[in-house]
Amino acid sequence: MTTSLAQWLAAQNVAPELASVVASMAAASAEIAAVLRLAPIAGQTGLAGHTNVQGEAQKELDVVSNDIVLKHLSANANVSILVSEELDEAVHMENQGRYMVATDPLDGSSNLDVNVTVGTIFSVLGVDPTKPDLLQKGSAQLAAGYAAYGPATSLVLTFGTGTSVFTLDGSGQFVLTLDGVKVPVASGEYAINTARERFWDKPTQAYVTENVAGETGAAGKRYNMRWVGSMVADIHRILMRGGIFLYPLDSETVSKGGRLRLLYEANPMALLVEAAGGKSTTGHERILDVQPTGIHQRVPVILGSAEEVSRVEAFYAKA
Ligand code: AHM
Ligand code: MG
Repeated sequence: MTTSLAQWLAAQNVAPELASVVASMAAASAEIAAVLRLAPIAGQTGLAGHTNVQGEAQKELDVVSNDIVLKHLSANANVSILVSEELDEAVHMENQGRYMVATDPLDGSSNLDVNVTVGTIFSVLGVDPTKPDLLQKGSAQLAAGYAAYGPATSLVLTFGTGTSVFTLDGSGQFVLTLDGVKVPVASGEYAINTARERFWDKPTQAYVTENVAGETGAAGKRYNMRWVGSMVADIHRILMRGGIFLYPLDSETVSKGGRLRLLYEANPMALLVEAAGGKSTTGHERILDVQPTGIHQRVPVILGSAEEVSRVEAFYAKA
C-alpha cells in the first residue's frame, strides 16, 4: 500500500495550516518538474537577460520557477510573506496568514543546459502578520524541504523531527518512498569545489589535505570527492548515503559572508540534515543558531555526516 503526501501530512502532528503551506510547495514543485522535463524542447534553458539582487544572471527558468512558487503561495491564505532568491524584497501577501516561506525556487540553475539535477529549496517560519519578523534563526523553522529534479523527482521534507522522502508519480502526486532518513554517522565522501583551494581558510585546507592523504594520513582512511555543483543534488546524495558538503568562507567570498544564502539554502538544508541525525556548522557555530541580519545574507556552510562535521569543527577549534 502506498502513502500519498496528503495522507502523510494529515497523519503528522502539525497544524493543518502549516501542512497546507508544505502542500502548496509540493504542488509548486510538481509544476516546476513538469516544466523542466520539457524545457529543452521549449528552448527555455537559456538566460532571462537580467540579473537578480545578488548580481547573478537569471535563467529564464529561475524566473518561471519563481513565478510558479509565487502563484501557489499567493493562493494559500496561510502564507503572508515570501522571501525568494529571485526577488530583491520580501513579498507581503494581502492576507493575515501566519506563515512565511523563504525559497530558492531553482537552485543550481547553471546546470540546466547540461541536464543535471537542480532543485527547489524552501523553509517555513511562523510570523505575526501585523509585525512579521523576517530575520528569525534557522532553529525557529517549522518545516523545511527541497525538491530534487533528477532521474526521479524527489521531495524531501521535515517538520524538525525526522526527514522523509517522497517521489513524484506519473499522475503528478507525491508518494512516500522513505520515512525516517538517517544520515550515516561516518563516511568517506566529501563535496567541495576544490578549484577554490587557494582561497580557502586554513581549517578547510588542513581538513581536505588530510582527506587527500587518505589511509597514509592522520585520517587513516581513504576518501572520495564528489561535486555536482548543484547543492540539492550534493545534499541529496549525502542524506541518502552519507558524506559532507562544504562551502566554507574563503578569501574571495569573505566580504559577502560566504557563497550560499542563509534563509533559503543553508537553514533548510541544515534542518533536514540535523533531523536525519547529521550535523551542520559554519565552522564556528551551528548554522541554525546564526542570527540573520538580512534576507539575502550569506554564510559558510558545512553539513552532513556527524563524524566528518566534527572532524572539520576540530580543525576550526585548533585554528
Ligand atoms: P545558485 O543559487 O545561483 O544556483 O547558486 C548556488 C549553487 C549551489 O547549488 C552549489 O552548491 C553552488 O552554487 C556551486 O558553486 P560553484 O559554482 O562554486 O561550484
Ligand atoms: Mg541557490
